Amino acid sequence: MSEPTLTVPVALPDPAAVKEEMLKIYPAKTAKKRAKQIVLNEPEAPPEIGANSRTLPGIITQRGCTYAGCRGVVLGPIYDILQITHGPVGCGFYAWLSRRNLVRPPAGVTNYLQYCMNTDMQEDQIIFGGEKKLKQAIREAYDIFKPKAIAILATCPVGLIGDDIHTVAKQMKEELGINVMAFSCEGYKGVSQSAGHHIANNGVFKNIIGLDDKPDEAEFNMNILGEYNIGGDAWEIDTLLRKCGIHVTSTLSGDVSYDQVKKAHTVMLNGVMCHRSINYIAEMMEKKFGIPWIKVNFIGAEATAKTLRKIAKFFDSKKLTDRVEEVIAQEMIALRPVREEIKGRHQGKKAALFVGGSRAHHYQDLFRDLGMEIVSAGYEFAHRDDYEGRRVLPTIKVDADSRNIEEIHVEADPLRYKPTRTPEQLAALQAGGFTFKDYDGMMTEMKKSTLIIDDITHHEMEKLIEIYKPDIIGSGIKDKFVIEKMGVPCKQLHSYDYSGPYAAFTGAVNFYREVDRMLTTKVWKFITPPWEKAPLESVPLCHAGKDSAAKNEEAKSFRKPAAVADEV
Ligand code: CFM
Repeated sequence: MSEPTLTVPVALPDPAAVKEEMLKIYPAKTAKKRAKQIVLNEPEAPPEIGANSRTLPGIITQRGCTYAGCRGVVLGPIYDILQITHGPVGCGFYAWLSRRNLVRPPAGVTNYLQYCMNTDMQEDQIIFGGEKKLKQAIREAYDIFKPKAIAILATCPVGLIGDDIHTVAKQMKEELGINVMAFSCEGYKGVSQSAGHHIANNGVFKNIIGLDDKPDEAEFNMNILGEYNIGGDAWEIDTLLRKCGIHVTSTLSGDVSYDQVKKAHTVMLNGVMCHRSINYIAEMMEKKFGIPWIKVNFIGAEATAKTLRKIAKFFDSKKLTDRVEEVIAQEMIALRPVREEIKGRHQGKKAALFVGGSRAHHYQDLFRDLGMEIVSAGYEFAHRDDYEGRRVLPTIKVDADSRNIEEIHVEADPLRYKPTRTPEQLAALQAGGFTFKDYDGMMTEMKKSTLIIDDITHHEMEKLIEIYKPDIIGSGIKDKFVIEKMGVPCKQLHSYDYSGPYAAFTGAVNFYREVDRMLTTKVWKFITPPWEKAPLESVPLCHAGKDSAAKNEEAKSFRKPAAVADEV
């Protein structure tokens, strides 16, 4: 097997040289933009990263669209809101059950996630308008299902032709006497799905939260925001909190009903799991209802224990604090031997993570639990605050793309603004080092000079694998097979493929075992990574003017290099 020919030494790659190697293939303009999105970490004072900007056409990245962020991520998992995609059937189908946000509705409640409702927009509607068809669809859906609430989700053509879905929603609300809401989440509205999160946050806050003032009866009552029950994660968190004596009123949005969301404002505390997708609701609930929020993380054993202690500290009850310590101790008895055994096999191995807007950070804790090192990480669509911490919020430039998304003006509710802690209690907590709204971002917890790569391209991923040779990569379905064809196991960290849950202590054990299986299987040895194969002959750029026999000959010549053919 031949050694890879690299300009950067493999053993101890210099991150600055790796960055240069990644950029050198690009045209000058592309390289200039990508250079801002690839930075060398400084944990003490994270450098500015060019996040939440448009992906350049022609490079392949993992992002989704604004409609996906609204329909698929934040609103989608509320299982008894009947959701109608207004637009082409492809968009509707794309957002239907492709994300494993599991639900277990009580008997007798319809779970609309099983259905794919769509107006099937055709040329006729593009030319003459689709509002009539949308109204028909709403009436038809209502007649069949009699839902409590209906949401209309806009796709790109809806915005382009100017269908007024908000007026349609208003008229249908009057006609049917149920809550009908419209979301202008056209796919092109923002640079990624992140814009769709914001639009969904606004809609859920304006149209649902606050409709029911009756709180659940519980001594310690909170919401988990930004937890979507992928592979059953929210169930693990809920079970763990219940063991401690903490009641979750509403998980936004994982295995949650419309009625649970209506009373989300009646809790004492909001715990924010995924800061990227839901910080807007946390902020708006604080302003309007006086509910404080803290950042929580139930991914990783150490992170989970830290989060439980933080929640207990907030509620300031000896009984709860003791119970939390008891639960942590119990859970660790079961977890520790598994972790230690697996850690013994994989300590010091290298992982890289490129996921969404929060998991590339959270899952670092699980790999660290196993003594593994994170050699590089990045988000697909997060903003600077998710990388550098919320302290940079005032310095983030609001560009034309962000201005597209409505910022709702929120004021304290004259009747319902009830801070759940007195100013004295808050001051005492803060004096003891307790911080609210305290997301420090990914970079502060990563080693100096680690490569942080925003919206990573396939080319950069290939270079990263060639040079760093990570033992495992956490990423998504769009690049999973590219990575695995290079002989590197890829843990799918969005839907987890078929596995999970990975949250809380029980989930952490599942994760350790899964990583152990992936790292110890011999299957990777049967794959020859591209850099160890004989170089392919250069692909002709243009077939123009050649007859088909010549084209076929040419195609054969670059498809089948002799050295590779022998190995197969
Ligand atoms: Fe939040 Fe998510 Fe994520 Fe996200 Fe997502 Fe997701 Fe994700 Mo896929 S809400 S930002 S838009 S934690 S679907 S459950 S895994 S990219 S890192």
